[in-house]
Amino acid sequence: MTQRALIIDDDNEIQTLGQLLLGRCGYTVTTASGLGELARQPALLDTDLILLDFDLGEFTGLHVIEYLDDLRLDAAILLVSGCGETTANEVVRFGRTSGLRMLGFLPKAALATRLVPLLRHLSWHKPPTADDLAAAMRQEHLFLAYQPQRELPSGRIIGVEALVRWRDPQQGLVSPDRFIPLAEQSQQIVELTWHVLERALAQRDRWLACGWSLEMAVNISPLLLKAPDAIAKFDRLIAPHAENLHGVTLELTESSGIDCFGYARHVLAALRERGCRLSLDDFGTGYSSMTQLYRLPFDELKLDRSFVSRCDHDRGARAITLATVDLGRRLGLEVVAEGIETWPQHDLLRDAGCHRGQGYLFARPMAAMEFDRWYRQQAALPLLTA
Ligand code: G
Ligand code: G
Ligand code: MN
Repeated sequence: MTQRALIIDDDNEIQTLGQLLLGRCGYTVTTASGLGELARQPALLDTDLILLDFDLGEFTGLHVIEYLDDLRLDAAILLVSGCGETTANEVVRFGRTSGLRMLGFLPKAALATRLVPLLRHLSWHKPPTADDLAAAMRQEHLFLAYQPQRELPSGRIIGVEALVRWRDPQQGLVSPDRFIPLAEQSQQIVELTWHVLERALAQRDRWLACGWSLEMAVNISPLLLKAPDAIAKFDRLIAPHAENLHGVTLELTESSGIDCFGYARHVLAALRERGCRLSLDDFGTGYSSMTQLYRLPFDELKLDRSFVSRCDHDRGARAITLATVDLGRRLGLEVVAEGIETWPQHDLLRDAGCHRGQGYLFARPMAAMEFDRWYRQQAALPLLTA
């Protein structure tokens, strides 16, 4: 499949040069001169790669990044600008914190010499296909990373979230942002979820056998609820672990909407009857989260990191964070904050009554062996405090 690229720049010379260079690498190229054009024609953003300028007349690259973040865009973004390195690094960091796939920064003056070699070296150059993903599952190229969850009032580590990773022998790590949407489009998400759940439950048993009583959260896509044999398959999978299901949380991600609440409620209630907790993930973004919260049987609400990561310096994010913690408590749900990166964020959430937190402040997601080392160290250390 041909790759598509979009150049966002109001400088005609850069547009022309970029088109030439990208064309040489096999891209189909479109151009836009700034935020207004993107807002009027969002279809332009249906692309694999974006070259983004910082100075865009009335608007800047930061405005564009905010827009791309709101759209949860999956394209790779390369900042190509004449702005200084400090500004460029800020823009790249801002994009990454928001969860965008920022490739980095290329000064405009270096475009002619460095763009083509850069593109040739980047591993994302060939996007994975459904066949690649099927082979990766078969060949055990997927593995799980575990991100600790901390009980905020006590500071204890009480569990982990399992996050799938794909290490390809040729391409290196393939980001979940690239293959989860692929899996959802190709319906492979159902098989992938069973694959992950089976391995996460086995890992939890290994920890329990060491005397580590850690809760385990696993992500499930709403598409799984529609699989024809979902409950029977779930029963087969949990049979070896049936005694230990308390402390297993299924996080329903909002990547796609739920169209039949009656049926979804039936399946979720069956999973819950088996002893699992249910969590509504990425709360506050995506599809009709209030309706989902109201109509489906959740135990936990997981506040999206786009609010958490700004709640210490942005009034709006703070208001939404505090109101969501309050909402969760009023509904009798546990509230988890994801994406805690600073102590002020931690303190605000803890003082608001948020039950648990997860984020780079405590630890990044880690493969099992690394997690084991980290957890042993934690147990040997006095509790981290603010
Ligand atoms: O670390 P992080 O980049 O892992 O994850 C990116 C996104 O991919 C997250 O929003 C997360 O919900 C999703 N994700 C990670 N692992 C899984 C999984 O096992 N199943 C599903 N459905 N989504 C996952
Ligand atoms: O499924 P969910 O959206 O909850 O997945 C959590 C996602 O958030 C994963 O992609 C994980 O790597 C990411 N993540 C976890 N903690 C942090 C954090 O502190 N900052 C940022 N930017 N991302 C985080
Ligand atoms: Mn999650």
